[in-house]
Amino acid sequence: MEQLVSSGIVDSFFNKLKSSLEVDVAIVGGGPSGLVASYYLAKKGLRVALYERKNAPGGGMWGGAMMFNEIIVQSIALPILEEFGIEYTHYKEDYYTLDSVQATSSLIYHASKAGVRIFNNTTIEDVVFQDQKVAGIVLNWAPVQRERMHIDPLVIMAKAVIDGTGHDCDIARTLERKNDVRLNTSTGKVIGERSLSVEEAERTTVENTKEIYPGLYVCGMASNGVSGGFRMGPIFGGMLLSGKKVAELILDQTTV
Ligand code: 48F
Repeated sequence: MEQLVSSGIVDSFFNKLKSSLEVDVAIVGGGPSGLVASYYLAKKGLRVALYERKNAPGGGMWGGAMMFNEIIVQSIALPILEEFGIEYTHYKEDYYTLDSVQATSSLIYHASKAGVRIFNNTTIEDVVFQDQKVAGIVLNWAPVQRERMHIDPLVIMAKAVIDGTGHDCDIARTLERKNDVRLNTSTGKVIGERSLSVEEAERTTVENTKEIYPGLYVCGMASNGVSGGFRMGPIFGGMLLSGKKVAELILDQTTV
């Protein structure tokens, strides 16, 4: 019995990992924007894997604002909430409140049910850079990186990579730091996030969602970080819309 339990887990995990060594889209970061992107891509039949450094995907959505576990969404993003079966209550004007725990768990559940392979406790420490294009990601266990253990990673090849790492814009920064590249931003570099300005930030989160280098897309707060947009606090319409937009951009590419 003991051996059966262990071998079941090992066999099943390695099947999942092995069938994900080459994917259509690799998404780094399981925040709201990455989760929404993964869902829309998988729903269209693409092979999608999502990598999250923490034990629980969900990023900055679980905790609401200052641990008050409610978030705000504008009416323009309500169709996405409905697609994910998330309940909302009208507050005032254009703004709706929702329970951040229900919202986050629904995004994760529906992404997984749509066929996204979610790998938690993993960190993406680099990209595969071939022929002036991002062609995959370099994968390790999060504790390996945290403990600064000198252990080589595995490689996952992907036709498109999404940087959904939030405020850090970790993947864009790594690409820029290690390679002599010019990104699709006004300076050609990662510009860095600006201070808080809600309306402006909500708009630019979606505007700045784009392919920033051949093979590398950004969504969510990473989009604003890369292009020098503002932060916005606990309002999430822009994050959800950004996730949907990056999925649509990739689906429009003929190569995927
Ligand atoms: O920050 P995060 O929630 O990303 P997002 O989708 O949403 C931003 C909002 O939560 C909030 C906001 C809206 O008001 O400003 O901050 O842009 O989630 C990013 C996830 O990426 C993981 C990190 O643990 C988090 O869960 N992550 C970051 N770097 C890596 C990573 C990495 N190198 N490898 C794997 N996961």
